[in-house]
Amino acid sequence: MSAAGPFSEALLEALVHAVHVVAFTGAGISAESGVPTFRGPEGIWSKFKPEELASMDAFMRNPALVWEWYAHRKTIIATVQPNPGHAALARMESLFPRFTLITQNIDNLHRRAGSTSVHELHGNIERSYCLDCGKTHPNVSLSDGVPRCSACGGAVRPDVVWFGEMLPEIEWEASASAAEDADVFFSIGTSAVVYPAASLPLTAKRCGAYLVEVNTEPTPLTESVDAFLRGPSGIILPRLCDAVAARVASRERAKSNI
Ligand code: BJW
Ligand code: ZN
Repeated sequence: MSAAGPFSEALLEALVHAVHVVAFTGAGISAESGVPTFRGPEGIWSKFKPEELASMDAFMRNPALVWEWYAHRKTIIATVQPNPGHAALARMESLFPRFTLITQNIDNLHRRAGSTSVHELHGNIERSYCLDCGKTHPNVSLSDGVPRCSACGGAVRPDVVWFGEMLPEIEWEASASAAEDADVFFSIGTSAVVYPAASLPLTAKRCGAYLVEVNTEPTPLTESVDAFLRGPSGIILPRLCDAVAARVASRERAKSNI
């Protein structure tokens, strides 16, 4: 282990000099809370292909099955708590001059951990809307198969982004700008295979950011990163925050002694 502990000098120096730090998260950040990931042996989709559930075609074919899947996930999310990885990202808001959090997750756990600004690229499981009139439905009753719109009787769907659908424009534009502007960009707990979200770390790198990946396994992104921190985000991120805070404090002490 070096003087910087488990983290390289290059990473810690990049972080203490960074003006804008950006974190981009996927299902892995919530895995330690007990929310299943999508891919891999333990993923939700080891039993279902993504297109069988997360697409408009799937919803039109069998809306009750798709709602059953979302109802199941809503129940899990309602019973779990944010983990130390979410808490570390909330802490990063005060650790760096500028911090942007971008998530592919729909589970609200970043907000529940105290993050005040979150760009949600794939929607939010708490919201739904009517396919016929567009009315938003914050709370849907899932007791009888497919929820119906109280205004027009149309079928209501979750306000999430399915395959073949555009990402919300404002969230996407803000995320792409943050990636272009980042001094350090973290890709955390994502398999980095779903586009266009997966292009953000590569955009950041192309625009000069120091690119860091936190994941229990290598991904297609790993060969492009400056630092690959292998392990659970709930362990790595709090340690990294402590290491950055300690380094900032020691630099300030050194300055005040001059
Ligand atoms: C840990 C850990 C721990 C575990 N600590 N790590 C360009 C190229 C190729 C294809 C396309 C392209 N552009 C568009 C496409 C098509 C498609 C796509 O990307 N397909 C690829 C899969 C091939 N993209 C789209 O369709 C997107 N729309 C679009 O492009 O619009 C333009 C368009 C319009 C019309 C026609 C064509 C294009 C929309 C994508 C929407 C994705 N939606 C979902 C569902 C959201 C709602 C819901 O949650 O139900 O989003 S799919 C699912 O995947 C979900 C996730 O947000 C997303 C990413 O998954 P994520 O988060 O990476 O999870 P996992 O499970 O894959 O990975 C978990 C990781 O954590 C693993 O690496 C573990 O190792 C790690 N881990 N424990 C740290 N403790
Ligand atoms: Zn309606």
